[in-house]
Amino acid sequence: MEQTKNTSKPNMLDISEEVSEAKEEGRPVVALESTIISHGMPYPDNVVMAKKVESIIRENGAVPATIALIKGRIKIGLTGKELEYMASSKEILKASRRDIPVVIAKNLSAATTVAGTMICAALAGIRVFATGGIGGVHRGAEKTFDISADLQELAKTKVAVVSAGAKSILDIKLTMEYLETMGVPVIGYGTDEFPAFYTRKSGIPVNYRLDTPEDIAEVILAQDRLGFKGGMVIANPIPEKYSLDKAFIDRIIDDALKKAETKKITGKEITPFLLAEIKDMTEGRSLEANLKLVYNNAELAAKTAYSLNRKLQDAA
Ligand code: PSU
Ligand code: MN
Repeated sequence: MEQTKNTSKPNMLDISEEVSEAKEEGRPVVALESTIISHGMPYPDNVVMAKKVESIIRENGAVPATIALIKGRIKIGLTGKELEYMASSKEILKASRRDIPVVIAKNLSAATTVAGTMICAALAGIRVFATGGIGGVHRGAEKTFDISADLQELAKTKVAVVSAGAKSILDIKLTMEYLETMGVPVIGYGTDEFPAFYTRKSGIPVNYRLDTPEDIAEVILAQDRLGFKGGMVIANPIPEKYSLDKAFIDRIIDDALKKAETKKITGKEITPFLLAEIKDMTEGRSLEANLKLVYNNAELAAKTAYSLNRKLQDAA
């Protein structure tokens, strides 16, 4: 395998057979994160989701590579058993950039966040990644300094991330400002507004709107040709028929945020806490919307990876 030839990166990657074959044959691959599995959704909905996302990617002409850290190894592509482990074990940590060296050195297991997954995808030479929502600048960050490491990673690691925007548990306006400062392109897919995860609109405009996977692939290609280091946010709104009522979800998010404050939940615990609270308070409706938007993102990411692959082969 190509990665193992690089002596500065000793063989820490376990690439599944499906993924390594795809890479050898020059077929498109889409990375998937595991924090959404281990800390974003309850068991067993999370396993069902993880498997369905993989099949959607295959149906759309690409190969899925779910990424996680298992017992000190970087896994690129998980077996059914490994997915089950990530979905159900209580010993799974949450790994962003700062956590990875410790998890590897101590042979621990961790789900990778958007930042963590981008790092591992880049190590494996995977250019496109599908998830639900990215982390961002939290509300009240001027006091707490809570800004997800996802945003820094988007500035320095060359992976395009397809998401349904960011939840309004975050400060979406500040998240967009931060991305601008860090030089991260934000593309609205078929929209002029940055989507707010459960809803299609946030009131915050995106810089650029593109309407086809081919156009997105062209931008990724231009970024490569320019030799730019960073990634990209592709913001794909939840399909209209699955989106939640804005007033309804805003009220629930406010209540969840108040509860987190009362319970003094902070740091890496806050996102999983809020997700679980919101799910309970919406009686599962948020989970249903979450599933649908992830499937929608998987489809767009697969089509984009497919198109990018074509363009790269045509250029070669
Ligand atoms: N948003 C979601 N579901 C998730 C996450 C975000 O709707 O599961 C996860 C992603 O893995 C993201 C991480 O990278 O939370 C951000 O966490 P933090 O704010 O601690 O960086
Ligand atoms: Mn945080």
